[in-house]
This record gives sequence, C-alpha cells and structure tokens, in this order.
Amino acid sequence: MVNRTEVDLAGARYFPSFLDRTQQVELVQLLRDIVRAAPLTHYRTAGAKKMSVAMTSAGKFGWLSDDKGYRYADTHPSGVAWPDIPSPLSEIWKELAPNARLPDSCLINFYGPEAKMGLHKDDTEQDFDQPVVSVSLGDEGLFRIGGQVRGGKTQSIWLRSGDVVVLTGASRLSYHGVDRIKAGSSSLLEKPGRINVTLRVAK
Ligand code: MD3
Ligand code: FE
Repeated sequence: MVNRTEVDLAGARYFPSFLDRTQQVELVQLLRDIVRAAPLTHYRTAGAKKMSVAMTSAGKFGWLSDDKGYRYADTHPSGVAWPDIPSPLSEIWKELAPNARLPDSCLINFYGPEAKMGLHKDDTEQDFDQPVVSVSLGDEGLFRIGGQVRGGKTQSIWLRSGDVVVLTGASRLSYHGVDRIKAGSSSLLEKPGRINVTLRVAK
C-alpha cells in the first residue's frame, strides 16, 4: 500500500509507506547494479573505528571517510567514477523537494543485523538550505532524532521499508542515528538487513 500521508518528525517531513512494493523491488535492483560497479566499503570514523554500516555512493560526488577526513570525493576509493543516481530516486526528490537544487550525491548505507549508526549530524555538505531526502528499504531500523545540540532530548521511531523522510528547515542539522535493526522484519531483501539511501546536494 502506498500513501501520501505526511507526519511531522521533530521538524522533518516523514512520509510512511511512500513507496509501494513494486517501486521498492525496482530500487533494490538498481542499487545492486551500483554496488557491483562501486563496492560497499566499511569506512573508518574520525575516531579510527571501522563503521558497522557498509557504504557506497552514486552521483557526481560520493561521501567517504579517509586520511583526509569526512568528505565528498569525485571517485570511489577504487578510482572508478560513482555510478549515476537512479532516475526513480531523482523523481522522488523532484516530487518532495521541487524548489531545491537537484541532488549531486546519493549515499547508500547497508546495515547488517548488527549494524548501527551513532548520533551525528550531516554537515559535510556546503549548503544546509538544501534538504536531504532519505529512503528506507528492507528490515526496520530504530531511528533516533534529537535537536541541533548534542545531549538534548531525542525521540525514536521505527523506519520501515518504503518510508521516506525529508530533512529540511531546522531538522536538516539535527542529531540523528540508527540504534538497531530488526532482522527479518521485511522480506524485501534476500538476506537480513536494511538499506538507507540519502539524496544530497553536496557541493
Ligand atoms: C536527519 N542515515 O547516512 S537517514 C546518514 O537510516 C544517515 O541510514 C540514517 O544518517 C540511515 O547520514 C538516517 C534518515 C533520517 C531521517 C530523519 C532525519 C535522517 C535525519 C531527521 C533529521 C536529521
Ligand atoms: Fe546522517
């Protein structure tokens, strides 16, 4: 079931079940093609720990972490260009953020059953007036969102396959993270796990 319900999530625009099953299956196929060309990588955090989430990107720029820090790079660590952003994702962006610039980066996160992402804010981009659009696929993830300062109140919500969130306004710079994955809660992927895709204007 699709729907166009919009819910306020700590200032972010939350669209539960935005994508139907057919759209989700198509996206997973397109993401598999991207991963084949630009393999998933466990980057190291600034604290040098390996991230449990495996990542790759599409678009003109890809987010990564290396000796030069957190940054948007022109190529995958292997040296190949990032694949193009799949058009169904660009269409979601145009529908939900019609007045924004077009995304030049698409970060693809793969969470295995044990993966999580600590509280952080997305601040590697140049223009925080541009939104971030997030699409969740596969198993449910317990998402946590706080305010713009660390240590404040947070709220938690399970993001499910097909859910879309638009981070805009004050929420664009809110702390957020993923505490855990409910392995086996979705039948979309062949193996347990969760995929989150974020569309961004990096530069
Ligand atoms: C931010 N990804 O890649 S995106 C990231 O599910 C990242 O993989 C998470 O944070 C993931 O940088 C979350 C979804 C999201 C939803 C609501 C938000 C991010 C948000 C509200 C405010 C700020
Ligand atoms: Fe983030």
